[in-house]
Amino acid sequence: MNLYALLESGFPKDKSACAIETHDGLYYSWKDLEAATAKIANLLLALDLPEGSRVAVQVEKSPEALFLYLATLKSGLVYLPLNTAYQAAEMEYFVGNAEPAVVVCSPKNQAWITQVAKKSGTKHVFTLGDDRSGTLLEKAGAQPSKGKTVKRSDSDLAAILYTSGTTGRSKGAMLTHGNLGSNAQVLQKFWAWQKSDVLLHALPIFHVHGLFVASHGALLNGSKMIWLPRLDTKELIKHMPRSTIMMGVPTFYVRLLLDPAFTKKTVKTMRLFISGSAPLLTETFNSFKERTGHTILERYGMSETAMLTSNPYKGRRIGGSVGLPLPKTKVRIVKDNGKLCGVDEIGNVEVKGPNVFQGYWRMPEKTKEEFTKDGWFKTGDVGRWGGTTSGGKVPKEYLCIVGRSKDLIISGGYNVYPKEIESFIDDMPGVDESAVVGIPHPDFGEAVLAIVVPKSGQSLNADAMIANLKSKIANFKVPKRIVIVSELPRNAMGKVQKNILRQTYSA
Ligand code: MCA
Ligand code: AMP
Repeated sequence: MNLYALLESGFPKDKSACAIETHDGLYYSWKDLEAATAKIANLLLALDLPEGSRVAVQVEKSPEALFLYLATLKSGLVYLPLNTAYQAAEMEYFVGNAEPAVVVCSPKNQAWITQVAKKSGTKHVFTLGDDRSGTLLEKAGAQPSKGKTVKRSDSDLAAILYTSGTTGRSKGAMLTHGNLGSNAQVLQKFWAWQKSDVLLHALPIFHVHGLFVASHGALLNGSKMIWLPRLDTKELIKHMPRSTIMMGVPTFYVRLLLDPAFTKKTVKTMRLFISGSAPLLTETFNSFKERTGHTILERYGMSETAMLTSNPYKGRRIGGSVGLPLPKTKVRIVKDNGKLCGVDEIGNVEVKGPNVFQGYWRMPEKTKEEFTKDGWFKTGDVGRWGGTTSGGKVPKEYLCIVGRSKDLIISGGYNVYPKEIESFIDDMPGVDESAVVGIPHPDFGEAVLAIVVPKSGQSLNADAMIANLKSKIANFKVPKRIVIVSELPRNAMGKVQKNILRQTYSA
């Protein structure tokens, strides 16, 4: 079933009700949402694109950006969201790799993105600003406000989400209408969405968390969203007394707790706080409970799989655990020798289910590597059933993520692959070699740190290197600090000992 049709089945009967209210006081009814979606879908359909064509989108968050996503689903095309922080080199890779038929960008980026799009043979470039400006809405304005939803089956591709690669370049995770639809339905029940719910939405909409988990939840349930362009704790505190659900990365909760204006009174209408995308510190979990009386519900997922496990809505929510496998999703923990782990034994987390993606875009070999012979997807996360967290004993059905076998840093909910940053640093003049590690950070959970060795007889300027990186890669990937050293610690095999670097610089 086309995912748009599934979501639409949850829209309320009263189309004049508010679907989205923005931070600056705009109201979009369900009728507005449906009409705008149909107009954009009709524009896309009028382009007469071959089945499976990609629509790549790098635009600021706005209700219209959400309508563009819904319109892409409705017209049966494949949505490819891109982080607004990506710069020219990154965009060139994504657009070159995905070869989208349509690119939609912010009006301010039109000139350079048009160049990037042309290089990959993209014929249609539209612009969309967060103030309803741009050619997309101008052109869609002339289209009818009703139209058919193109038939799609569960196995048809709905979206491609690029996730950074551990060794090479980013991989596009191919998600189908069925993958996303089944996950949305499972979460609607598991988190007990209610008709009266209002979702406070402050996440970016170019990742699974903000676009799928949060938006799908509200759409499928016919619930209003209060739509904030980004995390701003003052705005969250202002709108929370009219909301019932909020989803955020751990930084949301850390920042709310830092604001003395965030009190029990702020949360009086709230039913559920959900955290994910990165580990929530037990300290944050406990402080939040103490301040508000609410127990944060932590869940765990990936771009390749959407949501996998969650603490229960009713029942015990445990700090330091990501909860129980969701209905229909199977989770197992295996040792390096392939044997299943017992309770409290640490091993690799592998998963199966209708939510698991179809493979990496145009990377059959990589896809094969990431699945076991019997069809389990290797998450790259390391976990255990049960055991003990700082919050106490964990029942054996609950999963705890204790680390990652993949060399990955998660900073404020964004993934950064050290290899990618190291290759940019190693290309700089005067650099002999570098190592990039994640170290604990009070706001972002982990921060990117680079340790760099200059070429013999050369000197390096860390500030100039950071400025150089800021001009080339997305700002969240840029190391918060660069330390210059004369050599990197290595083991007997000559491998850089990142654990020693992490220990040395963590403080
Ligand atoms: C911004 N900066 C960051 C980050 N964000 N640095 C490291 N990590 C970050 N995440 C930098 C900027 O480059 C800038 O640096 C400075 O911090 C302030 O930028 P600003 O834009 O003001 O930051 P912010 O608006 O306060 O954003 C922080 C944030 C944001 C709210 C934590 O990063 C965010 O919304 N993260 C959510 C990501 C997310 O949705 N992930 C879900 C992925 P300078 O001053 O030097 O320029 S989906 C997923 O992971 C799976 C499926 C799952 O389970 O959900
Ligand atoms: P992404 O590739 O951006 O989808 O990031 C997925 C990764 O985020 C997972 O493989 C985990 O390493 C991490 N992750 C997501 N949610 C949690 C969580 N609640 N606790 C710990 N790690 C998480």
